[in-house]
Amino acid sequence: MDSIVEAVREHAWLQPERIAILFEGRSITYKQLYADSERFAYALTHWGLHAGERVALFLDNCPEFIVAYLGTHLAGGVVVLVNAQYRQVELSHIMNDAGVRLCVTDLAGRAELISLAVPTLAALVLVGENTDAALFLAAKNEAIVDVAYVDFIEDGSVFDEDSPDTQLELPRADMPAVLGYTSGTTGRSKGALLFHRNLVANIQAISEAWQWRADDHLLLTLPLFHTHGLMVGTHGTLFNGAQLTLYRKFNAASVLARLRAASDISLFFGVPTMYSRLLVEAEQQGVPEHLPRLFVSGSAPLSPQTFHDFERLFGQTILERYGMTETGMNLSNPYTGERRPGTVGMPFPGQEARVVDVQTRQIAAPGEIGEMEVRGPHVFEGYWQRPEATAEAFAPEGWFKTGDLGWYSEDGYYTITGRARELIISGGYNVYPREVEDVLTSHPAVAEAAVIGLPDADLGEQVVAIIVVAAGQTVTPAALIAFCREQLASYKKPRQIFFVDALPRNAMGKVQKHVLSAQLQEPPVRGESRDSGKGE
Ligand code: MCA
Ligand code: AMP
Repeated sequence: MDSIVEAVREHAWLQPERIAILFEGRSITYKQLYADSERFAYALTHWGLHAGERVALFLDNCPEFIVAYLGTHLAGGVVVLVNAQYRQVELSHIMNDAGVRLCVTDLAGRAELISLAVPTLAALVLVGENTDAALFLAAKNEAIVDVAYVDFIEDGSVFDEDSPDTQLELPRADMPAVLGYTSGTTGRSKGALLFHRNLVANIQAISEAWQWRADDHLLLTLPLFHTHGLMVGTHGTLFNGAQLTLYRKFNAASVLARLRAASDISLFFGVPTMYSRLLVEAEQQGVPEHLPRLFVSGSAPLSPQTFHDFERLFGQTILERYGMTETGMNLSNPYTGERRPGTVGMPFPGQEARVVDVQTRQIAAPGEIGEMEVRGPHVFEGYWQRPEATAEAFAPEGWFKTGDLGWYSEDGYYTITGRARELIISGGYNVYPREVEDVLTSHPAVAEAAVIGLPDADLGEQVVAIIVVAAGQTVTPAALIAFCREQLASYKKPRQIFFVDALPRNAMGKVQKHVLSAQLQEPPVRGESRDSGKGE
């Protein structure tokens, strides 16, 4: 099997009437899923998409997302994943960096995109209600001039007229499949380029480790535009010919209600914030009688407290695993065997991990903290058009430097202890301080800004900004928060703003964020007041 879409085609042959996706009252069989994907691929090819060209998906969860994903692969295109909350700053960077030629989005996405200068972007495909629309097309090499409304599952008419005059070929394992944007260790966000073979190798390993079967049914409330929801949840389902109940978004009460309604859900994947919210909800509502056979947590550290509370209330241990956009899943607690709280287990089958000393790069002994490195067929090919960043990211012999710090025990369990790079993980979403600082310092009233993560009971970490106001200016926390919210995805906005006269700096002039972090976590000394605001 060379690609996920090939697996879907096989299931469409072998079990055409098997339901692949359930979404808001709609059910889509494997046969229909493949036929729709094929129709989308024909339309792309007919329109003029060439192999290797980039198609961005800028959409919230819906079945059309999956159809467009598979269809792009079938047309030989490369999918660019875009968080649906991204605003002008992030969108402009990703669309231009990836040289996106066509973007599948909705009306809200169109409103964000239409004013951006993206010379390569020639067409938008709109997923939405309005199907009496014009043609699926736009002028090439010009600003976006035309837009098609496509509801390709409910009404495939736009594509039907494009009769299959081109022969579609399944993607080969060595063709590029996905660009996932991530900041890696430093700098502006970079596109991690994954080939079909990386995706297949990883999902094979995951399926083996978690015993994913055709009769499994995943309740997926994670967004499809990130690795966790797409390359674990969706790939696993489609690869194994299993079933997916897809929610537009997570809500703890709805998840418990769904589990209570029927006993068919066998898998649930989430970020730690989802588990702590499920716990709060279940304390009030009670725990459903039938539970999935497997609960998996990842994308951020699951606290041992949440692990134990969940075990006490739900009677099940959450399986914690560790992954990255560049690699997919790397390490996992065992399906059978001890799931050890606070650890991320051991490498998936066919994959390797090690810890190296940060300075000497020598392999660390058990118990010694160093940088985690991973290797295997799942590891990405490199950063899109950034040979230097790619070279820096790899140690000799194909070891990928994750930028995460950790150690391993004598009996082979790995523990992540921190990050070598500056990264805040809030509710499972990554926030790079530099990006928020750049927006803050572009405000006329801000002279300097430092952004850090502080512990947060719900989100794990929350984004906080420390600001030096420009001479002669005044500004409120609310105004700065609103300013960030306008330009960036809303989850990146600072939740609190602190005003200071000067930022602490070391002899080299570098801002000492650990000092700020320590100061803000200390209880204020009596008589001292910190100038802060939540701005809400
Ligand atoms: C939403 N908001 C947040 C977050 N999510 N603020 C901080 N951190 C967040 N994570 C803000 C919104 O911007 C909005 O602000 C307000 O909260 C309400 O938005 P809503 O959408 O209703 O939020 P929610 O439903 O409470 O969302 C919380 C969530 C969500 C369900 C935990 O963040 C989520 O789905 N997280 C999962 C992310 C994920 O898939 N990560 C995997 C990445 P305002 O009102 O101002 O607009 S892949 C990865 O990390 C690696 C590879 C791996 O190992 O998996
Ligand atoms: P991304 O940049 O979206 O690829 O996020 C990957 C990062 O999420 C990793 O480098 C880790 O810092 C973090 N991460 C993922 N899973 C875990 C986990 N189980 N425990 C701690 N950190 C995690």
